[in-house]
Amino acid sequence: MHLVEQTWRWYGPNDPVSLQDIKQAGATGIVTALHHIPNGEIWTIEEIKKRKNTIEEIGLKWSVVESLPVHEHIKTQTGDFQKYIENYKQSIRNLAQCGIYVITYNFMPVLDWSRTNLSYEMPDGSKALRFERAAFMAFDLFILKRPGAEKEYTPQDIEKAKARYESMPESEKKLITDNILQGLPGAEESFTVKEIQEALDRYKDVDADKLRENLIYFLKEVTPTADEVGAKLVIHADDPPYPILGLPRILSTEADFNKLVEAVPNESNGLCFCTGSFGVRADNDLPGMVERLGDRIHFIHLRSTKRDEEGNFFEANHLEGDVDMYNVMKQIFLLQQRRNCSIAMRPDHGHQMIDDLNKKTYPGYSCIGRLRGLAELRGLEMGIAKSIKANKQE
Ligand code: DNO
Repeated sequence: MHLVEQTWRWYGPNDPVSLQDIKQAGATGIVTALHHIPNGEIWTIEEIKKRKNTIEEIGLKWSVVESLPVHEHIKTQTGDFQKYIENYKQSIRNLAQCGIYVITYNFMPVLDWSRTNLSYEMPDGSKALRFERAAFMAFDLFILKRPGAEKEYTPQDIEKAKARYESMPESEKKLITDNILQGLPGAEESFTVKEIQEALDRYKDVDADKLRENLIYFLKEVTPTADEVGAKLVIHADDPPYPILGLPRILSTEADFNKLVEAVPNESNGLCFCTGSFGVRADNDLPGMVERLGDRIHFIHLRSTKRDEEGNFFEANHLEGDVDMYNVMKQIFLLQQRRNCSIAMRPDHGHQMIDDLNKKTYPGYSCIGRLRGLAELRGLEMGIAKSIKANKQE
């Protein structure tokens, strides 16, 4: 019987959650990246080995890379993009040579994941991450003052954003700006208001079709290398899964991923299945996606979100919210038996709670909230595994 490989994201030696903590949480695999290497540069064997040894010394395994970042020039196909693609291939080769075969990336322009509120208080006193649409629109229209933004919103939305902006004390304006521009953990870039406008301008001529074309070009270049060395490249969904700040987003639905596979059928063209990101859209059938896309899924992020009719969402406890975690997990269990292997899964994000409330933690990546998530998820999986086995024996 194959159960998920329980993994945990670790940001490296400066992460306030230590490898020892992770061991006590019961995870066996580490998900990490060489965040100190600038985007676009080669990850050398020496640097990879150094990190790998640190992890192995404590009895854990470096299971997944998250992320090997894709340079902005590759996304826009400008400047030295071909050189960055060659560097990417070399990093894939180097990782495989060190025995690391699952490599996560995303193709979100400019910004990685985005939230407006990093300490949204839940009824039990724990704190969650939240995306508030009116606050985001207020940032876009009245703080950033992005040219042309008003054409992308309805008059009602603009009204709402204006009211929200006018109700904000200066401190909240600053906080929301920082939350959006300063980069959440794992995002490799951060911006000032002026810099973000310059970064957005670089996408003036890149619409969704062009961005997809550039992604397909990138994949046609790098997947043969990954195939050759037995690595899997897994793309992470857009978070949130729709365009923001006028930027195209092209990995928000099942159909989006299918387009990639049609264009680039290479075995290494894979998916990091993130229930939290895909789950923000009610039209994404998560258990069905596991069933249908299963052969391409090599890494799983499990978390849940709760949406409302205004387009806001917050991160719910792992077994609550809109994600049908029972049926997702059941499909994951069946997939692993069908493929005859375990798939790496990490509890994605978690509430800031208990002792962590008094500590400085990485938003979404505090210890205790994820510990709770992992505990719940492994219990759910065990229950499903045993009941399926028992049914078979009857
Ligand atoms: C957020 C993460 C993302 C993810 C990247 C993958 O918590 O899921 O930052 O790591 O988008 O490249």
